[in-house]
Amino acid sequence: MVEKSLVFIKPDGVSRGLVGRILQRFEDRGFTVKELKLFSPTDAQIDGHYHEHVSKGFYPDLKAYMKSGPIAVLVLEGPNAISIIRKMVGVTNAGEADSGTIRGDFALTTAMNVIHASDSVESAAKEIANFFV
Ligand code: FUP
Repeated sequence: MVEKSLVFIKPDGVSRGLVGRILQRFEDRGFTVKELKLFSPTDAQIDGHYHEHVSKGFYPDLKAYMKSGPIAVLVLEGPNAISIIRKMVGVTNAGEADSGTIRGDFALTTAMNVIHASDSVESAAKEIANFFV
């Protein structure tokens, strides 16, 4: 089934110059880039995106991280995009992510895990609407 996923490269990934290499992986795998923009998300967009986490203890640090510079936001499309992209991204704790995954190759911690990818078709639709109005 053809699916869309909302992916973003977090501010440290942009400032470290990783956008090209990360995007290359998705293009090499065969995904189509449907949307692409570099921008600084608003407080409302960050809170909306992380609505499940806003009351958690780590949220202030997560929000500060998300506001530390622009992010590169993508909509990628392809067969089984949600599960394939999540496998390419690796587990949330980058310290435990397998080598060969994006987090396993480019990040060290949960708090700065360099990339987001949607975890379901339903959340992708909401996340795309949040970032591409
Ligand atoms: P993921 O879907 O892999 O991005 O993971 P989650 O939705 O569980 O978490 C969203 C973001 O919150 C993660 F990218 C990193 C951050 N987070 C923390 O900083 N500390 C935690 O204990 C859990 C998540």
